[in-house]
Amino acid sequence: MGREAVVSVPDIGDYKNVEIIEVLVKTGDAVKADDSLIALESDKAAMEVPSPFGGTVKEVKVQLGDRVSQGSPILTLVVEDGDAPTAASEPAPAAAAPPKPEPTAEPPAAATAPPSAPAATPQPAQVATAVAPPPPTTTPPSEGAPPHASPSVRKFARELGADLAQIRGTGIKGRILKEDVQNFIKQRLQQPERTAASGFSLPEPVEIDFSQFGPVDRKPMSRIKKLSAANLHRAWVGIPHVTHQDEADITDLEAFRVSLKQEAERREVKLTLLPFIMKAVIATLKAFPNFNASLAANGEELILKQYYHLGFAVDTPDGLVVPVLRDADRKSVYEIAAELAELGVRARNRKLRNTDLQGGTFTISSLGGIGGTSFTPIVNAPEVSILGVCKAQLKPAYQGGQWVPRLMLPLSLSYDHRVIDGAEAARFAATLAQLLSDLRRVLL
Ligand code: CAO
Repeated sequence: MGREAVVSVPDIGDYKNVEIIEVLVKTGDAVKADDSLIALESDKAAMEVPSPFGGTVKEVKVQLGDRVSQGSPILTLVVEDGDAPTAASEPAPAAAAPPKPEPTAEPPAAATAPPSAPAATPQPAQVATAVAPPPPTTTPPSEGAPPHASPSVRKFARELGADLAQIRGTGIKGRILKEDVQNFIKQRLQQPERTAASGFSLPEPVEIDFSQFGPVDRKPMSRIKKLSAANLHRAWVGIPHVTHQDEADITDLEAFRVSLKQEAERREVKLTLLPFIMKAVIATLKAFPNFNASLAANGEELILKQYYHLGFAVDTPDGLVVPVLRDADRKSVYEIAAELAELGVRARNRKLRNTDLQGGTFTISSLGGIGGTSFTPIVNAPEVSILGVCKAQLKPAYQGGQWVPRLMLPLSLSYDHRVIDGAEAARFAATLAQLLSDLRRVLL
């Protein structure tokens, strides 16, 4: 029978409250001494914390985004008698080999696509506009989640301009090794003509010294923004986008929502428009299954999903994230409202779990609480469509021989034109508008 030992953050020098950027193990994993458990990143350095001894992970006590210092518990290991130097629940001493911080002028996830590697065959991103979490260990890099690699390999890749997201790791649990980066670069050098012929090459951005024109400040991009940037860019370049504009008369729906305010207060739920929009979207997706789908990697099949997990864009101080409300079709408007609020709060407090960001089938980006009349949301690949919503406005409508004020909701539906035709998108938007103008039709 094994004993339990708590593994804590060892001596990491002067670093305190360092952010966890990767949790590399999960409950049930067998780890060997010196296997990396978590990766940390401060403003100045990135480092991995190795396990001081081998065992089986019983409980992981940290999650992505947590901040830790020396002595913070990381996990509980069940170790074979004689293997661990500590007694049960007693904090483990510093790991035998304390992590060696490596200076990071730029955090690891920021490896940029090399100019010689244009998006000829863009990989689908699993959560295009969200903070893509570390992938499950079986997820190949082509699914868009950030790849596992040690800080030294990340640094090496950065120096060579190699995009880790495009490299398949051959190390343990798919980790990317230095050799993988070398092989990737070799391959790219051997294929310049094919790449140029099948794709397109963007001109390299020109580095401009703006201080020559006036005073400037430099502000680092947040990690969330950098991850979103890569995914948004990939989706923008790789997907032929079209945005269809429409509007829905939500006069009656808004009156209904307002009439429910007291009931909602009793249930301690803030009932905004979004849960109703979600209900109408699900009914529309059921009528137009191509919108609740992904294009297969071979480009020859559409994968139609039988579940309705709706992503919704949340504006946070650190940037845009897209949590996913799972099985929205099986939830009531009140349940959706409560879950939206809960996910929104966790998104803003950086407490989302990996699973909260994965598996979306269709995304809604609502700017309705802010304003605007229309915009062109970027499809959240590997989804094929996204609905943008702007602020509802009172507009005059000619009805029954007279002008009457109606509350009109602007809808901006972007779609992947490889998958969806313009007429289909127009029908989708018209159906959605019809359902929003008379939500009773959702029941039909
Ligand atoms: N028209 C008019 N009013 C609207 C509206 C619309 N389309 N949508 C929301 N409102 C109202 C709400 O009803 C609420 O009014 P009350 O306070 O009087 O009840 C107010 O605006 C604020 O709503 P909210 O934004 O707090 O809540 P929500 O459920 O509508 O949206 C969330 C939640 C998380 C989507 C939103 O807070 C958010 O972060 N939006 C930004 C998304 C974003 O950044 N998208 C861009 C992505 S591309 O870069």
